[in-house]
Amino acid sequence: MLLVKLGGSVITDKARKETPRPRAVSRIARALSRLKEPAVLVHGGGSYGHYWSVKHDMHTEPGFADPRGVARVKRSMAELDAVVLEACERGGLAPYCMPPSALVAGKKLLPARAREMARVAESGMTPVTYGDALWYGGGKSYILSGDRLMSMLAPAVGARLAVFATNVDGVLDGGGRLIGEMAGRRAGVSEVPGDVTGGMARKVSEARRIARSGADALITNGNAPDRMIYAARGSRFHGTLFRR
Ligand code: IP8
Repeated sequence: MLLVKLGGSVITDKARKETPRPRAVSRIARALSRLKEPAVLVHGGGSYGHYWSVKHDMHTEPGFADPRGVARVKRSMAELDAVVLEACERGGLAPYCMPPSALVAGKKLLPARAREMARVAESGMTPVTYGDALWYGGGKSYILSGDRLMSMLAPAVGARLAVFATNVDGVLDGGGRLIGEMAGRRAGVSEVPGDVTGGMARKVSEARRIARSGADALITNGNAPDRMIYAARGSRFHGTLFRR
């Protein structure tokens, strides 16, 4: 089982509000359809969900957000998801939309739904879920990132390899060189290089969480989908690998 995160910087133009890159999604879908291994897809928010969550001051910590802001984030993500689903079909997959609100209650993954997700993937369809604004309880809501969903789903769907498709080759060191492998299972947070910031720092910590839970994780360039094929076949890992 493969678990693949389509990063917001790959599937949208982050500099332009609500601008999708459907061809980039289709190229990844085509690569995955060649692999013939069950896969679950997660996608990020890019210039859809992030644009609106910044505008409405919503964060990953649960809080009392403006209900209209929650609604706007959710609608933008549903719109982006529709673009992703269509692009997946064009790339030869049969995507099966599973919105995160049907998979997560509060901050907990619902195990029965995750098992169902795995069965759907094994049947030849490709479950697709995404980062979103979610109801937390007691009137609070929060932003669940697709990266966090990756580490929640990896053990639950029985993933052997989790791939984070980003718009860079992987984690870079201070001199801009690609770090081919980072400590996975036994790593401490202090081992994250100092130049890793923002989105990449979160990917590193979720990739490590995935390695600790028993799957390999790879941060790679989603604009070169062949790298995903080589990684899935175990022939070459071009990116930053976190071994289980
Ligand atoms: O792009 C966040 O998902 P991410 C989605 O994976 C929203 O961090 C709604 C901002």
